[in-house]
Amino acid sequence: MGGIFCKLFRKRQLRVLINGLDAAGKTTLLYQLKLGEVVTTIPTIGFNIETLEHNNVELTTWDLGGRDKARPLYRHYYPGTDAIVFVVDSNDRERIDEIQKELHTTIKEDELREIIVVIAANKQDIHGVMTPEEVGEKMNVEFIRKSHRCEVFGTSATTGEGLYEMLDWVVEAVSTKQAAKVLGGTDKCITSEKEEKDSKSLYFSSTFSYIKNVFSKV
Ligand SMILES: Nc1nc2c(ncn2[C@@H]2O[C@H](COP(=O)(O)OP(=O)(O)OP(=O)(O)O)[C@@H](O)[C@H]2O)c(=O)[nH]1
Ligand SMILES: [Mg+2]
Repeated sequence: MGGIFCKLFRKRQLRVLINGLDAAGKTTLLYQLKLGEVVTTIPTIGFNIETLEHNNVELTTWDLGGRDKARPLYRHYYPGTDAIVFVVDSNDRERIDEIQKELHTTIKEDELREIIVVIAANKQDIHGVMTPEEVGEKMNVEFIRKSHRCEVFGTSATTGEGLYEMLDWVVEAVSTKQAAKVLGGTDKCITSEKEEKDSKSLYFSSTFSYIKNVFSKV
């Protein structure tokens, strides 16, 4: 009993990759979430790692440089990833096929076959850009959904539009998946009694929707 309780109520830590082509808005999006403001960016070489707290869940986010020559090495960071946020510049019609290929290739990676996929149709604050529905279509979301849980969100990393809605969904989707694993007995959890008690109280604030998800799956 203690075992399953601790697994369901412990403080969760999610690992999220923010990926996409160069200049899509990945770094801007990360710091808008982290600081609530627009930072001046330069093209990212390597990656930025930040920890975000959202709905009592700690998210470790990796913002991967889109033009970095070391991109092929990123796969070393894939193991243990819960979700990938693929940021698309909705104003970049010319490269939409390239973006689509990049996303489909990425999620075929062995270590990413179980991850939650989020597409951020970014730069929605610019007039006349592709709508989130259009971006979803171009990215062939229906096909992705055959193998992954996937959702598209219209976002603006500069105004903040859509970002928290997207984060809510990521946390819920990963929580549901983790809960299913716990109930299926494939998740391991070793905690002390005190840690268990702390994590229970920490989670009571956000637990209702979590429980709802758990039981809607069984
Ligand atoms: N209008 C608008 N501009 C944005 C938005 N998001 C990012 N930008 C701008 O797009 C440019 C590139 O943003 P970055 O966040 O540096 O892009 P990136 O995806 O991190 O790029 P790399 O590090 O090269 O992979 C910057 O000038 C941002 O201000 C958005 O939602 N709306
Ligand atoms: Mg960047």
